[in-house]
Amino acid sequence: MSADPQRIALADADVRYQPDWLPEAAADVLLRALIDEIRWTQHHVRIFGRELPSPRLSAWIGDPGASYTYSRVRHEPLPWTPTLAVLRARLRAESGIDFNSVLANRYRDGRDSMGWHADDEPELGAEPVIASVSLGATRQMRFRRRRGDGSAPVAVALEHGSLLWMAGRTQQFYQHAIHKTRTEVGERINLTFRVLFA
Ligand SMILES: O=C(O)CCC(=O)C(=O)O
Repeated sequence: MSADPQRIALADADVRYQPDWLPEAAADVLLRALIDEIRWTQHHVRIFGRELPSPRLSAWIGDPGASYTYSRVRHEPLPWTPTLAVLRARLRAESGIDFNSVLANRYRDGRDSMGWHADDEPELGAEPVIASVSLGATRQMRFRRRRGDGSAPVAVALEHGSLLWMAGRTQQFYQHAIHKTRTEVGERINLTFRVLFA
């Protein structure tokens, strides 16, 4: 049984971190299974009218109809894989939340990254609850206030088998990012389970 989540000190936000949500051996198995099961694609992002390849591999997975627009591109959901379905069922059993979709991101090495953004698309509702499962190499997730108050970003190291909850007004007040790193790091998968409203 994993310990209670630790609350991350971010004013006006609700971010909780559970480092040992999965035992290491189980996390190892899930990482290998998800690398094989998911249909990984290099999506494109639209920046200043140009389409650029995103610096990671991704997949949008969900219930039928759970289409999602992010980085100004609409994505139709791929079906749940067996491993993702098991993780969704565990999250439902523990939180009571019926996640209907998940964004899977695969960082092949330290050159892969995710830029500053908030998960604040209208279809996620005003105060989305997002459950973020990390597998593989530890990477730092940084949080910064959207309307800068001069405070330094806060970094949370997301470890193999960990679970991070973002809830309440986190997306209204903060952006988050995974920066590139020059440190030698292996592969990492992150899964952000979401509830998409029609
Ligand atoms: O890889 C991560 O931990 C972050 C993923 C993320 O920011 C997102 O899916 O919105």
